[in-house]
Amino acid sequence: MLNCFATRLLRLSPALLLMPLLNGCGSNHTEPTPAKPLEAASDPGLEAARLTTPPGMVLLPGGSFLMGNPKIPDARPVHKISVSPFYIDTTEVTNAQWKKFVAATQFKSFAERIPSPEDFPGIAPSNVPPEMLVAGSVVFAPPNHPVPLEDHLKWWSFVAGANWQHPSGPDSNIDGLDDHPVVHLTYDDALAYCEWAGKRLPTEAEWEYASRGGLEQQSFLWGNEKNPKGKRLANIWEGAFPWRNLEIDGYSGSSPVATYPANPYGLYDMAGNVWEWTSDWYHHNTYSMPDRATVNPVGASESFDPQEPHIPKRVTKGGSFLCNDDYCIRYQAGTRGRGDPYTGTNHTGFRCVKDIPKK
Ligand SMILES: [Ca+2]
Ligand SMILES: [Ca+2]
Repeated sequence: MLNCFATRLLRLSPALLLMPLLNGCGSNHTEPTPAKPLEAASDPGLEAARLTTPPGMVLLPGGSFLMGNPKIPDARPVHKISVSPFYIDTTEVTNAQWKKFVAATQFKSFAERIPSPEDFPGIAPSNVPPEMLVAGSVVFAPPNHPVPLEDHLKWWSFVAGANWQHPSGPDSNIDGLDDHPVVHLTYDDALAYCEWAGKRLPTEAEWEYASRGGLEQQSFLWGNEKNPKGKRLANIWEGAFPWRNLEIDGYSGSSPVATYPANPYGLYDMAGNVWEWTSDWYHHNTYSMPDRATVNPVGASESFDPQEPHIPKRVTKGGSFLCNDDYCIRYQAGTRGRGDPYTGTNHTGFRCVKDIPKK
């Protein structure tokens, strides 16, 4: 069942808010604690789980960490959270992996389906404009000159025919991009893949715990220096957003997964490349809610984004190849994004997690 309420709004006015304006860079925090990836477990059950880790995943041992970012209004206060052990994909799901899923299931992603007038709750079917009844997705289409950063419609467009196989529109393709992250998928699309694979989407807490790799409250996932020894450690945007990308990190768009170094837990692209869906509803006050769980939190019971209160959203994490210090610093550690679950874009993907089988 298509829930096109948000898509309806998008098609009328692409209200994305996937790149919120946030200025300011990281400052120093506490010294990192040594990372402790699970190389062996004293617990016999956990050790058995480690020895049967599914291909392409790692077993994270679980534990406590400081979640959040004191500089980001919706990511504070920083608070202690504990998560249980779980498996997580080492990379974003790739085009090659998605192709296998489609071959096995003939799954049609949201962007590949033509909506019907009945798919637009709140509008009488006879009043749905024909231009809304097209399959497509939202594509980054930058201008070639500076534009005010307040108006994201200057660089986002709904493109008929854009989908995971045609990331920039019907004339584009993914030839040679098998190892790039699959994009243009909605939350439900991502969920369908994970369930087919016997997995699930991560909670926001699991994702952040995994992203930090055992480092405590660092500005970046790799430490407090953005480019240590001049090295680029994530695929983000470098240059004047959104019109001039200097590609110092080698890519203006997505990069093959695992192009940049893994974090201490062996996970790639937890900062940048593409945003990643999590299972939590987005609420701007999640972290300060009195009933916020401190063990395995699953997020707010309902969504609220004060900038678009009429659109329920899911939390996204990690930022993308469009993040930069002038406009969106949400590739940095402990930050949060949010997305309309029924809107795919060419800079949002996902990875899955898996529970440890119970004995
Ligand atoms: Ca880049
Ligand atoms: Ca990513």
